[in-house]
Parts: sequence; structure tokens; C-alpha cells
Amino acid sequence: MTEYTAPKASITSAAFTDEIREQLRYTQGVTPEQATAADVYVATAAAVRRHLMDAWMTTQHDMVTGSTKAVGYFSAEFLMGKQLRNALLNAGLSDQFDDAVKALGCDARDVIDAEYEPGLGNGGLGRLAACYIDSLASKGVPAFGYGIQYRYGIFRQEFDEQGRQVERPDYWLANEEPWGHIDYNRSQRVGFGGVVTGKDDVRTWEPAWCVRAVPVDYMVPGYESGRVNTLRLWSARSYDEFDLLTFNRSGYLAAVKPQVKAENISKILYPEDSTPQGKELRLEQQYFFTAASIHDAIRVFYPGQEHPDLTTLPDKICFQLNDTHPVIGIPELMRVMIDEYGYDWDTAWRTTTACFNYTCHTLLPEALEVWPASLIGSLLPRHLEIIKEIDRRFVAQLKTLTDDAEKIDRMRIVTLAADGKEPKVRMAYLATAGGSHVNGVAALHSELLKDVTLRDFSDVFGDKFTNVTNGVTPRRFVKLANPRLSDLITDGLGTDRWVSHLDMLKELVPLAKDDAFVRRFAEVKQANKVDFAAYARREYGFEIDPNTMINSMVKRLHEYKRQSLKILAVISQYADIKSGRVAAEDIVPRTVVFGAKAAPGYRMAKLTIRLINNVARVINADPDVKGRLSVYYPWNYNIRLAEHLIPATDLDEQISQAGKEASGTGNMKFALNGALTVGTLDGANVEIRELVGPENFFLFGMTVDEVEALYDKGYQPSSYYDADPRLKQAVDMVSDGTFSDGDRGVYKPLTSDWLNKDYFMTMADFSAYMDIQGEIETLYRDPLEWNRKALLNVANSGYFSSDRAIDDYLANIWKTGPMD
Ligand code: 26Q
Repeated sequence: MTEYTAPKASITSAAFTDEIREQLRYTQGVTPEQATAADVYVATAAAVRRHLMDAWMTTQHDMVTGSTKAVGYFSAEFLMGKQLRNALLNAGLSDQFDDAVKALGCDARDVIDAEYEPGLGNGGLGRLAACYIDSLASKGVPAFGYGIQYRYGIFRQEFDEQGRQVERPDYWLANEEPWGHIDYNRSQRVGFGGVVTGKDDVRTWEPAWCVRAVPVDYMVPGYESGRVNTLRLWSARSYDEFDLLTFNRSGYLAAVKPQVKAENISKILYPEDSTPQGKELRLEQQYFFTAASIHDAIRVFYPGQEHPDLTTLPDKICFQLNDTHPVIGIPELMRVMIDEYGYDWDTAWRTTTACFNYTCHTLLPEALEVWPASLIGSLLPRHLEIIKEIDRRFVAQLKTLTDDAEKIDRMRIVTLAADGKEPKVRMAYLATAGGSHVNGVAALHSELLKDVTLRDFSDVFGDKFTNVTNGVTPRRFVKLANPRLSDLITDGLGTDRWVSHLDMLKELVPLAKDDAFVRRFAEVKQANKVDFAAYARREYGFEIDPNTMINSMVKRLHEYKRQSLKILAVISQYADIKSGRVAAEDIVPRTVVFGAKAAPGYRMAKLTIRLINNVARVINADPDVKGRLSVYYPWNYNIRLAEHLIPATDLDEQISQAGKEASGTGNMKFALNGALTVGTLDGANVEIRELVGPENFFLFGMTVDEVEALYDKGYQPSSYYDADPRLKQAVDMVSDGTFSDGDRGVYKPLTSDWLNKDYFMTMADFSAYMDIQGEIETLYRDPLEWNRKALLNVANSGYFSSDRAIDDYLANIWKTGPMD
């Protein structure tokens, strides 16, 4: 495959400044003198879009007329982060922008800050989708991202006086949003409810109500590829079809009710990130965006054709299902082909299974999506019929392959109505049966998927299963977030090609022997820490000492991720100093930074947040530990905070219970930015450790097998509490009111869970976790050696580029590549 590179935007700073001025004047209607930073932001965004427009149109044209198969990445979440810097970088306009804002008399930072961060995702899965569409565009692969333009993104997190999480609505569209282009002329009709009529072979679905799906298009510019793909996010609108009868009879409010119902569909992102709740609205969202997207793909690839040959669809586009959220797309494509275009079942099934592939992001059984058949039946009656028929044929197929009746029952897509339980539809099974490939997101995870979660399926359809280890985009998370490190890398390698060929970082390995280079690396880290301290002061009012070890744990708050383990270790170290067992001068000064949102209904997670905040309050106010140990919990962890914190971090925490974190992607971002990891053998940690070298990774804790064995043996968390006085003291301090102004009741649910249930075995791993701290401190006392190892983490983490992950998808799943 040849690399297509369009000429870089060659425009002078003066010309770009004029373009911004023109946008200010003719779009915003303000003079440069009147313009605020927010005005300049909007004008710059418009100017950048204008620059990308030709490449965008060429890309779309080439995609439709060319012979390269495209990718449709279906995801309920795209956690994009702010767009301006990234768009400038990929449009080749970064320097021009810096000059232009100066010429316009404003501060680049104010302009960047004026953009409100879109939070259309919960965490890892949503951010992964954003990284992947960046890589697809950067490789010149024809691709669409398809999702939902929620009106309210992930909630804004605040903390109250008690340290409790408070959720505030995130109305990100309150101000002008210059990136999305609403295309009313390419809307799609999506139906819901109603009845199905007709004979067996000709069925007609008459929906009871319809929603208008309006696409909002975002340009996705590739880095140095000259290509600009599309992220198409659907917004739900109502058709202005007032039922006049209703209008006359029950008045205006009743008449606008359907409007409200329609527009509700894309109103809010569900803030649960792993325990799906069977909410009707959630299913409506899923069907809404997948149906609109499938129809859109047909419109795009068969323009103006009344009788398209849909059997060629798999040659034109394949659909990647980002977890089970878009799986309802499988019966939808079946329905479209059979009911709308008259294909027979077998043809429709061949086409559908050739189009779809499914990525699983979990191992937690409770996170596998399951819908009551009755709910699907009332919302999507035709789809339920089709799902049942898929299930019927699937069971028949299984009977030809195995005699094991129990196994067949276990594999049913629609569960049998047994023991008074109503039938349910298992979306992961539907995805596995209805697509060509199933992949996990890290080597260990993919193995466990085959061996545990989808074991029966891998026995029967072993060929479908594969692994694609996650990756992150080096553009946003290294080049933009860490300009100092980027310059050092470019200097070390003598080229900046690494930004799109991240495996080149390997060539830094020899430089880890060069003390002078390691010192330069250390200076970069130190400067980033100073920057972060300033940022934390400005944004949060924190006084962080950049001369301490910055030790970060940022991710969603979940029991399996074990923020509890970290906070107990912090408490234990605090207790060591308070009791005089350890002299404050003898510990390595450390600043622990947490960042995490909890699902609003997740009681244990929210109580953990409260605990962390109160531990921070007590420790930071205690003169006995001042300058030695401090804890900060900046609220509302988001992409922007990640971009500031990650480059400044010395030590990253990846301490989930082995076998629970599918992959993790924060771990990759930290390693690429020269943090060392303390972690368990879980998710992608396993591969990070192998690649950076076991000597450059702080490993602790039980393995998957040891965890299993302990469950089997009968796990008793209190025995660990009894056996390790450090653990006992830490837990007791949580119980005795030290962190709740003497109130012994507040954390009872937490402490009693730790001692009696502790499903994720925090107690069992505590001692090992404490023991590794000694090693961490010893190494940190030797800055040259610490930084040498940190540099080796950078040098050996090139594999974790999302460009490599996309190469794997292209080669093993999608079987396509860059456009000619
Ligand atoms: C489903 C149904 C109803 C409501 C919510 C949901 C829902 C929403 C989001 C379920 C799961 C999610 C998100 C899951 C997620 O982010 N998983 C993470 O994916 C990362 C990318 O692969 C991995 O690195 C993480 O290990 C995994 O936890």
C-alpha cells in the first residue's frame, strides 16, 4: 500500500490571521478589538474547518467512488476532548495559530480554554473510539464514526462540604459549538413501537411513532495524511407532524408530547460505565443511532439507487460494534434487507454476518448487556421476531455441531422462559453469532474471553475469536499533551516521524545508557511537574509541591479498580508517620493525585470518593506530615485534566484485581509519557510489563489463577486484617472516625464490605502492595536510575499507539486499508 500524502497546508501566519479576522467580521460580527477569546476561538475553528473542507470533500468522494472498503465504527460514546489544538496540528496550522493570536492581541491559552470540552463518553470505551477515528484518518483509511450527539454529556462532578460527589448537568451546547455541522438534508426516519402484520414471509412493520435522526458531522482530520474523515453523531428531533385531532381534542400540551418524547432520545448520556440497567430509553438510543447509521451507509454507498445490490455492502463497508451497545444493528440490517429490499433470509444473513464485527470490553458478568425480550418486543416488535428467528436457526445449527444439550441452552441468544423468569436477549451472544469476528482488548482479556466469558462460543466458533490490544493516539497524548518530551524525542531520533510511526521510539533505547540524555529527560519531567502545579493552583486552588513524587490514580471509580487499596495504603503510610514508627524525613515526599467519577447510583463508589476526600482533608491539614505526604482529588476528571496530569506523573497506579480490567488505556498513556507503573498482572499491564521489561515495572499482587484459587478455597478477608497490623490499623482508622470528625457510622458500609465480602480482594493484596512501596521509594531516591527506567518505558511503549491497534484491526478483522 502506498502512502497518500496531500500537500501540507502552506499558508503564512499573516494570511491565517487575516482569515480569522474575516471570520470575526463576517461570521461573528465583531471587530478584532471587540473580540473576546471566545470569539477568537469560534473564528479560528471556522477558519480551520474552511481549510479542511476540500480535503474532507475529496475524502468523501474518493471513499464512495474508490474500491477500498470503508469502516463504520459504531459507538454509543466518542469522548473526543477539546478539538482546537488537535485540528490545528492535523491541519498543519499550529505555528500559524500561535502567531495569529499574538497578532490579534490575545493569549493562546485563553483561546484554547474558551472551548468547552465535549464529554460524550464515560471513560475508556469512549476515549478508545476517539483515538481510533484519529488513527483511521491519519492512516487514510476511509471511515465513519457513528454515534449520538447527546445534549448532555457525562455529568460535571463537584464535591460538597462533606466530600461527597455531586452531579451537575453538562449542558455543553450552551455556547456556540463551531465544529459540528448539522445536515438537515441527510436526516433519517427511525420508527419505534407499533405492530407487525402480514404472512410469514412478507412482514410489514408499522411503527407507532417515528423520530427524525439528524446528522451532526464532525471533521476528523488525519495527521499528515491529507485525509479528513467524518464523525457523524445523530441528534433526535421530532417530525412536525402534530396530530391535529389530538391538537383539537386535548390541547397543545398533549400534542407536543410526542415531540418531547422524540427529542428525549438523544438528550443524555447514561453515566453508568459497567453495570448496564435495562432502561427503555437506553434501548431507544441504541436503536436510534444504529438504524440511522445503517440507512446512512446505504445512502452513501448506493447514491440515488432505488434497487441497490445490498449483497455488495460488505465490500463497501464493515461495521465495528464498540461493545454490545450497537448490537441491535444486526437485526436491523436483516430487517432492512428482508422487509425493505425483499431479500431472502439466507442472503440477508450472509450479508449481515459479513458486515458486522464485535469488540468486547469487559469480563464482569454483570456488565454483559441483556434485555428483556418483552421490552424489545414492545419497542421493536419486528426486531424481536428476527432475533427469535436468528436464535431458532442458531440452535438448529448448534445441534448439528454438538450433542451437548446443556451447552446449547447455555448458548441461546434468547433465554428460555424457565422458573417463571421471562425470556431475555443476550446481546453479546447475538453479536457473536451475527458477526464475523469477536475481539477482546488486550492479550490476557482475549484469552479470558475465550476461556471464561464466551467459552462455549469459542469452542464452537474458535475462528471468530481474536485479540486486538488497545492503543492510544500519540498525537493528542504525547505530541500535544507533552511538547517538551516530544521535542526531546525528536531530538533524540533526529526526526519527528515517530508521531505517526510510534514504534520508532525503540530507537531511544540506546539513549537510556547516555546519562546526559537521561538528565534531559528528567528535566522535561520536572518542568512538566512545575507546569502541573501551576495548573492545579489555577484551576483547583491546590498547592502542589513539584519537588515531590507525583503519584496518580485516575480512572472511573469502581470497586474492581480498587481505589480502596490505594487509599488504605495512603492511610497506612500516614499512620506510620503519626505513630512515629517511621520518621517523616525517611519517607520519599509524595503527592498522591486521584481523579475519578462514580456512577450516580453506585453507593460504594460514592462512599469511596467521600473517604478519599476526607483522607485528603485530614492529611493535608496535618503539620506532622507536611511536605512528606499530601493527597489531592481534583474534581471532574476529564480529558483536559488528563492532558496536564499524565506528562507530570512519576508513578501511575494500575492496581485492579487480576482478571477484571479488560485492558486499561490510561496505563498506556502514562507509560508513553515516562511514568513508571505500579500494577497487577491485569489487562494490558501484562503486555506493558513485557515490553518495557519486568525490571522497569513495579509488579505486585495475585495473578488470575491465584485469585481463582482463593475464591475456590473460600475467601476470608478478615483473616488478612487480623494478620497484617498495617492493614488493621488503616481499616480501623476508617472505622474510628479519624476521617469523619469522629462519626463512626459514615464509612460502615465500606469497612464492613472490606472485612466481610471484599469481592475484589483488596485485603488479600494489601500486604504485597505495601511491600512494593519500599522498592518504589528506593528507586525514587536515585533520580538518575528512576529516570532511566522511565525513559525505557517511553522507548518501549510505541506498540501502544492506536495506529498499531488500527493496523491489527485492518489486517485481521476489517481486511482493508488506506485509500489509493
Ligand atoms: C451499557 C448499558 C447501559 C448503560 C451503560 C452501559 C455502559 C456504558 C459504558 C457499559 C459500559 C461502558 C463502558 C465501558 C468501558 O469503558 N470499558 C473499558 O473499555 C476500555 C477500552 O477497551 C478498557 O481499556 C477498560 O479496561 C474497560 O473497562
